[in-house]
Amino acid sequence: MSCIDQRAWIARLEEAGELARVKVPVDWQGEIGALSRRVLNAQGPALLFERIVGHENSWCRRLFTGALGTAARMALAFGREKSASRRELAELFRRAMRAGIAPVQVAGGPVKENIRGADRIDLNELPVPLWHPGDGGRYINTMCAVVTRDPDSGLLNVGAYRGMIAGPRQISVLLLIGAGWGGHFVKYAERGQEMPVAVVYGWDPLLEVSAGSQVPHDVSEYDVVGALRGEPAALAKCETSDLLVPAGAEIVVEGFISADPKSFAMEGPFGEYSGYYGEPRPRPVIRVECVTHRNDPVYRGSLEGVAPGAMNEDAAIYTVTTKAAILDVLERAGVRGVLDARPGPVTIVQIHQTYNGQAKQVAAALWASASAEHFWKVVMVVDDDIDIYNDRALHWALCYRVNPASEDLVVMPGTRGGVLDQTIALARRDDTVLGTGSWNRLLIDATRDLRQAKRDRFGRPTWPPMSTEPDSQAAARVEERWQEYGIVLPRRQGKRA
Ligand SMILES: Cc1cc2nc3c(=O)[nH]c(=O)nc-3n(C[C@H](O)[C@H](O)[C@H](O)COP(=O)(O)O)c2cc1C
Ligand SMILES: [Mn+2]
Repeated sequence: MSCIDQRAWIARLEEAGELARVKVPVDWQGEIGALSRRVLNAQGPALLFERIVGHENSWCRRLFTGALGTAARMALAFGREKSASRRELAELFRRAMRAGIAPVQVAGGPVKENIRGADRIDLNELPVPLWHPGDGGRYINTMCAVVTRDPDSGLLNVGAYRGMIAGPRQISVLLLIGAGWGGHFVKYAERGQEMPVAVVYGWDPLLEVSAGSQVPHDVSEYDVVGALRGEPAALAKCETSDLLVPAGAEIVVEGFISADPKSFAMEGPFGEYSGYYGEPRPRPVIRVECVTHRNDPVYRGSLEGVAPGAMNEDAAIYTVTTKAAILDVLERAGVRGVLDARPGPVTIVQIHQTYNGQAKQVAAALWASASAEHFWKVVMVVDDDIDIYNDRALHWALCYRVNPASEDLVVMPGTRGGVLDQTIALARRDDTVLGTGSWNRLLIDATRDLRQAKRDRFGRPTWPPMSTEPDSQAAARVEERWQEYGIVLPRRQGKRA
């Protein structure tokens, strides 16, 4: 697989007919957000905004967004054909999480073409949109890669975490202690030190994919990117810390985060993945000390708030990487018979049942995982005869394989979970008190109940027959005589697995 930076990625998209250059002046206050939403909802092209009002003469004039918003472009990011299946990409991601390729350090690179000290930094010079009308400010950190180092192990974590411009050199951030960088933050705070942090905007899209996805905490996302690229990531040292960032990145913001509440600033509201706004709270702040960037850099951002039933970049990423994470978590936990998984607002897991309680084991393993914080609130487990990418089949299973007044519906109350779920009272998801949010999770066990199955003479379960399965003789006869009947069937649309 070829290694690319954001410029090569933009060229690749353009060549594939997947990019629109917006050359007319557009307004960062609302217009870019509204336009992005329309294009994402229609599964349209990636967007490169070339003229943003008020930024024509700034050191960063352009914004790139929507690049990962469709299944076809996710496949391109993985260096595959547009038609590559989610299953194939998920398998690549899973292997990369298990067998990473460590990055290499290089002496410099394009990202060092310009080095701005604190006295020459005003984050408002970046063409950051007001993405949603009710946002508390310009959200500079959306589709970015936030780098921190574990002070004990030295491991570099790279995560996608939201952040808002709170001042010329201030980014207030939703820093949760359950996240990769949150664990680091607690360790620095215990030592009475500020945490060094670097935020990367624009490089290989696989870094954005890995940063936003559920990579185990003891694995560096840089290693995952290396394995996906088939070549180590080339990283350069930061100017103000020993953090490492891609030498070919467009823009890197370097700074420090203090644990002193006096340094906190308001963060939010922000239009979130649920479609609702996340609430404003005083949050930790990245105090920016240095910015390095390529000549004429292209800033990268993304529309987070997604309408019910619509796709955005996060959702498209998760169709692949959360599928990988679910299969990985269940395998590590030793759950047997797991065949497939479909992420989404409802997480679907398909199993081949051989023992009682298998669906319960699936939910318990997912909810126990460190990766569960923002994910897997509603889990539905189905048998191997249900096509998990067919919504009618899922609805059928929900109706005909679930007895709502039985153990088929299981609520696990008061679990660790994200802070942005509007169905939970605000006080019950105050991470500043609870360390996390408080989630009530639901398992819908839509598998057949093994305890009611009859057994054959080898002890294997047999299920009530389904009238929809023709007997084999009749099926064979229809197959044999098919041409004779003279019936033409419409060709089935291919579905992505
Ligand atoms: C664009 C984007 C923004 C995100 N913002 C946040 C955030 O503000 N806080 C957070 O804890 N997770 C956020 N997430 C989710 C994390 O990126 C995700 O949970 C990831 O697995 C974190 O990696 P980590 O385990 O290294 O922390 C965001 C994801 C994406 C794609
Ligand atoms: Mn991580």
